[in-house]
This record gives sequence, C-alpha cells and structure tokens, in this order.
Amino acid sequence: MSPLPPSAHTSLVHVLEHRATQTPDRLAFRFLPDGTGDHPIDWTYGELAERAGAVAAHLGERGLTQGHVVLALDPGLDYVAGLLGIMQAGCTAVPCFPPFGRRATARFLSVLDDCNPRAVLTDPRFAPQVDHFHQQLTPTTEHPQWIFPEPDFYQPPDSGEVPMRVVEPALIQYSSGSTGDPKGIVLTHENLLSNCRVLDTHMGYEEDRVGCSWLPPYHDMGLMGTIMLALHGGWPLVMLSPIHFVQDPYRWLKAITDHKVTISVGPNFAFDLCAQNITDEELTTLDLSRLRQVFCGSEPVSGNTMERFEERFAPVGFDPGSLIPCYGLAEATLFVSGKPEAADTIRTEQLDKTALEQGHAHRTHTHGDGDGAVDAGTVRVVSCGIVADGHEVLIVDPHTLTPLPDGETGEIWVNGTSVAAGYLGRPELTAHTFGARPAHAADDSRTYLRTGDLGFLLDGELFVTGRLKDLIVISGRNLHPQDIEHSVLRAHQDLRRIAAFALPSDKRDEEEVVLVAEFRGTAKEFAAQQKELLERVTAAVTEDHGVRPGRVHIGPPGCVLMTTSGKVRRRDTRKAYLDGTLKTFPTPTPATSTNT
Ligand code: 649
Repeated sequence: MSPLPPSAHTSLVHVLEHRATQTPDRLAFRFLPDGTGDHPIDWTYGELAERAGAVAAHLGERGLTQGHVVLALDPGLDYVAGLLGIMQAGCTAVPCFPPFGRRATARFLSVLDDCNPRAVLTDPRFAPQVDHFHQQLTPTTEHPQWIFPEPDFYQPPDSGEVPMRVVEPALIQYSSGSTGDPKGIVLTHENLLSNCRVLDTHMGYEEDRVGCSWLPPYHDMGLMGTIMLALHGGWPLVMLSPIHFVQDPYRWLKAITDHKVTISVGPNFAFDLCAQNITDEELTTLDLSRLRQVFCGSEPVSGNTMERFEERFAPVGFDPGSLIPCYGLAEATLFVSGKPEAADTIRTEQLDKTALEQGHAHRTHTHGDGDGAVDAGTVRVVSCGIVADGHEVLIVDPHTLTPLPDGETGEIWVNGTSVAAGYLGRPELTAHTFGARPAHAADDSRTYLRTGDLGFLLDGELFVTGRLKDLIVISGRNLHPQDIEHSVLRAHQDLRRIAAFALPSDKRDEEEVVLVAEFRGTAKEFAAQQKELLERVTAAVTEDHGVRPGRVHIGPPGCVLMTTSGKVRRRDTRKAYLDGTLKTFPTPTPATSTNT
C-alpha cells in the first residue's frame, strides 16, 4: 500500500477515485450489521466508488446538483456511499442522525430549519412521517425533497451519467449549539484533507493498518476521525453501530480481536464500560496484542480509567503504550493534539488543586505512568499530547486576551488549516469565534479559533482542564444546559430560573448533571412539595435527555445567579454551589410538642 501523495488530491472524492483506479479490489470498509462477526458486509474501493457514483447520478437526475443535502441514514456502508455521493454530485453534505425518537427529531428538525436543505436522504421507515415533519418546520423553511433510498439507489442509473462536480463547501457539521440554537460548522474540502494529513503525520505509516470504529458516522470523531481518515490513508475500517457497542461493549474488543485491528478510538466512557462490563469468560476470547494505537478523546481523559483499562486487558496482550489521549473539536474539523507517537506511556501531572482553580498549573510531583494514588489537594491531569503538525495552540487569558506563558491556564486558541471557515449563516458569531486575535496583535496578524475550552501548555504538551463554555459532556454526549433547563421549567409551574451545569460525580469517574432551581413559593409550600418537585425534575430531565441529574438544589428566588441582562450565570452559580453559599430555604423547625 503506497501512502498517497497528499498534494495530488483536492477532495476526498478524488482520493476515492484514485483508490478505485489504483486498487479497486482492496477492502475499503467492512460493516458488522449485527455487531458481531456473523454477517460482515465488505466493500472494496471499486464497489464504494461505484455506489457513491450511483448516489451522485441519482441526485443529479433529481436536479440536485448544488445546495445542502442532509444525510440521515443509519450507521452503515450506505452512509459512506451517501456522503461521498452527495459531494460528488456538487452538493454540500450535512451529516445528521435519523429522526428517531422525540429528542433526535427535535434536533433533526432544528438542523433542517438552520441549513434549509434541498433534500434529505433518510431511511424509508420515516416516509410516513414526512407531513408531520413539515408541519413542525419553521414556515420560512422550504420543504426539502425526501429521498428514501431503496437498494437500486446504489446501482448506477440507466442513463450512465456519473457527475464529478465537487464544489465548496464540502460539509456542514452540526455538533455544537443547543437544540434551539444549532450551529452548523462550514468545512471546506481542504479542511477535511488537512485533518487527514495531520492525523496521518501524527500516526505515522503502518503497512498492515486496520481500523475499527463503533462511533456514530454523523459525529466528527466517527466521520472525520475514522471514515475519512481510513479512506484517505488507504487502509480498511471495520465498523459497527454505536447501539451495538453500547448494548454490549465486548463486541468492540471482539471485533478488534477477530479482524486483526491495529488502530481504534473511543471516548473515555467507552474504556470504562469495557473495563467494568467485560466478563472473565469473555476476556479469554480476546486478543488485543495487535492493537498499536487507541485514541481516547472527546471528553476529559481520566488517568484512573486509562489504568483500569490497561490492568484489565494487559493479560490479553493490550499494550498500555498504545493509548493516545487526544483533544479536538468540530470547529477545527477534528484533531488538535494527541500523545506523541514516540511516547510509550500516557503522561499525567499531579497538580496543586487550589493553584489550578486559580489558573496556575503547579506540579506537586510528576507521574510517568501513574500509580493512581492522588493526594488530597491534588488533581491529576492527563496530557493530550503535542499539537497537530502545522497548527498552533495559544493559551489566552479569556478576559484580557493576553497570551499566557507555559503552566498558566487560559482559553485554548487554535490556528491552522484544519480550522473551519465558520458557522453557517452567522457572520457575527463566526467573526467572534473564528477571527480572534490576542491583545495588541496587528490587525493583519493571524486569527485564531476560540475553542471555549480551558487548558495549559507544559513542555510543548497540551493539558485540557475545563470548559469556558457551559457545555455538559456526559458519556460522550454534549448536553446543552439551556436544553436541560428548559425541561426543568416544564416539569413544574412554580420553578422558574434554572441553572444546569456539570460537576465530577462522587460515585463514578465521570461528570454528572447538577441543577439549581428557584421555587416560586414560601418555605412552607416548598417543604410540603419538596419530594414531588424533585421527582418531577428528575423525571423530566431523564425523559428528555436520557441522563438522570446527579444532584438537584431547589431554593428560594435569588439562588440562581443572574446577569443584569437576565442571563443565567451558570459558572457563578456552580461556584456558589461548591462554596455552599447558595440561598436555601430555611430548614423547617421541628414541630415542638406541647405537653399538657
Ligand atoms: C474530539 C472530537 C479528538 C469532539 C480524535 C482523533 C479508526 C480508529 C482510530 C482512528 C481512525 C480510525 O469531541 C476528537 C481527536 C481520532 C483519531 C482516530 O483514529 N468534537 S466535538 O466538537 O463534539 O466536541 C469538542 C469538545 O469536546 C471536548 C472539548 O470541550 C471540545 O471543545 N473535548 C475534550 N475535553 C477534555 N479532554 C479532551 N481530551 C477532549 N477532547 C474533546
């Protein structure tokens, strides 16, 4: 397998064309439809190119030669063909999940409202719902063409015309923004190729590379991190659906064992799930000795989780040196930093907790491979490695916009060719987020992406310590506080201001949702209804978002801190919660019994 000359291709569609010409019979993608090895579906580059071409031709026949096309198929090989076909037809792909269930449908419709697609490519089982979808769209959104591919959709049409009309932008990625306020990240073909190139450089070349992924194909890590990377690099990717993984995490490691996988990826929670749920009996059927690179990113990487995973799977050949903590975000296409290839263990630092809360990374002592013991007053932070080739990370004081020296925490800013063009239809937000310049920089100096994440650099490595933005990340899902707060408001008419934020759970190595809500009533009324209020809030949040709030504080007016313009000050409310200074209802005085 020869690595591609990177400069020779202007898009991934051209990369596919190249592969289909040079190595048509080589395996490109393998999908495990039931999550096990029983009925794998294999596509070679030749087959993939033929199917993508067929999709492009069918779109062309329907007059879809430009504009946005939402791709909302189930995970599988058709998703890959759909994606490349849309781009080949001259359209911009908008990857999305299928509109299944209340939450997903609400988000799906808000994506449609935001990007005004000319067409939606989704599973035929949603055909009966089209009228219902249309009724829920904003009246100004034009009704898209609905395409429900049947198998012949992936066969070249009789006309034989296969377009090759790749145009900009390549793709709109929705991953940030709440349901009520989605933000579409506009990615160019160069962004997608740049992300592949920097990851290729970071990972190095391997003759026998085989990837495995259960990540959703509509999320940046699944799409840009696995599908596009595999196509670009010319190595096969074994895919299973996220549902099959979550139902039984053993399937991931079994697929790695069975298909001689050398590279894989997952968020922190996936490593925990495996370490906790895989039985001793299952363990005996695993062989992880071929695995050389396992990326872990998308949420804070826990040193403890990594150790638990290493310990559990070392007996079946897992090499701890293969773990690669990494950091990235869809606004930078995907990859920003990762453990250097040469390093054989994860780097963690023990830092003084109080100093870190004030923004200074003061080492208490260094940990090479870590023994898991953390002193009180100390936090352990895992390094997310070195910054992507040709990219720059600046740590900036978010208030003064002054660049900070090594070891000081501030907002992570990124510059480089993987950084997206901006948010669809949002010039002001785009200028603010993508066009940042540090204080006193010349007007024509380079601009940076403000990531909204907090971290510091130390000896050339990036450590991510928190989020400036209020996003709550739980089990690999990004939850928007506004959406959760909205559910709480619905739960009870006497609850008004709400603040939702994340705090580390006492019980698990994860964050949990914490809610602070104001109750519009007297202390006595509160005491009488407290139990019901808690039940209703918990039920509403669990039902709407699939997460159970870890802690709920209901207090009198004033317990949720607000700005003068009426915005919830989540971070300040969170701090007051931690400091124990939140307003509370007086504890009811125990009824005094009168002795007569
Ligand atoms: C992050 C994506 C990180 C994300 C992944 C490189 C087969 C197997 C392997 C393979 C290829 C084929 O979460 C991706 C880089 C993968 C190479 C795979 O190779 N994007 S997002 O836009 O949805 O969210 C971004 C936010 O997530 C948080 C930050 O708040 C960020 O703004 N985040 C992290 N927080 C703490 N620590 C980290 N390491 C974080 N990474 C992302």
